[in-house]
Amino acid sequence: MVRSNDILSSFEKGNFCNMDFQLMASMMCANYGNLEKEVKDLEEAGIDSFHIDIMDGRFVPNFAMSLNDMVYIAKTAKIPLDVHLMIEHPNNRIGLFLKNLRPGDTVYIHPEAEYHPSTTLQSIIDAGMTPGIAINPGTSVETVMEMLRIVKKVMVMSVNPGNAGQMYLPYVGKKITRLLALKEDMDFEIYWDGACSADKIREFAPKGVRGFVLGTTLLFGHGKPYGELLQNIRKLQF
Ligand code: S6P
Ligand code: MG
Repeated sequence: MVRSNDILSSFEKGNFCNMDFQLMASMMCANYGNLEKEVKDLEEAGIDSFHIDIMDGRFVPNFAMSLNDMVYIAKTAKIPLDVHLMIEHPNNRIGLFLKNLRPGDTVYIHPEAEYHPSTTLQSIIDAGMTPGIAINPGTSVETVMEMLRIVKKVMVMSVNPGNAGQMYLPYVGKKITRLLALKEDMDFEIYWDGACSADKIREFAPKGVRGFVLGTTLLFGHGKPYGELLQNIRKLQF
């Protein structure tokens, strides 16, 4: 388990700067005893979007969130949703998700999970949402190259998908470097999902990674107000 306490140490030297990156709350880590309060508290704390991990128990070995959880958060939230579909053959069910989302929301599919992922991505575009792909640690840039021309967002999984609280897989760093070299020409932004620590934000935000999904490593289960935790991240020293 990665549990980073390195935020505070980053404040020791001063010289903070405001770098422009987005922070997303991984809602599978939220307190379901009071989901409405979680949504409101995170919005007040300044989170940029809600990251919704939909799992089917087949593409990944877990059931985290489902359609009804997404619908509830979509109705309650004022800020955009960032829906991460970890389901087999998303093309069969994509309409169920799209009809409950709004323009400005993002839907990520896993290309590994669909025979014709570009068809599913076109459905997302036609519905007025932002199309994205999430790529597993073991998936190469080469196998998703043509989709990089279609999508606006590429979310790099730095852990195997399915669970929060996992170890960062260091070999993923090289893939991010390759994607950073392609993003301007192919017109997409890069996002980070999994074991996101302050060290990773400090290293990769200046290189051009546009946003980071925050789970147990930096946001949930720390016993501190979300506002304080997010402020600490936004003031990181680069
Ligand atoms: C994993 C999922 C992620 C995690 C999040 C957890 O399958 O897609 O969105 O919920 O990354 O973060 P952490 O800090 O607990 O690893
Ligand atoms: Mg996710």
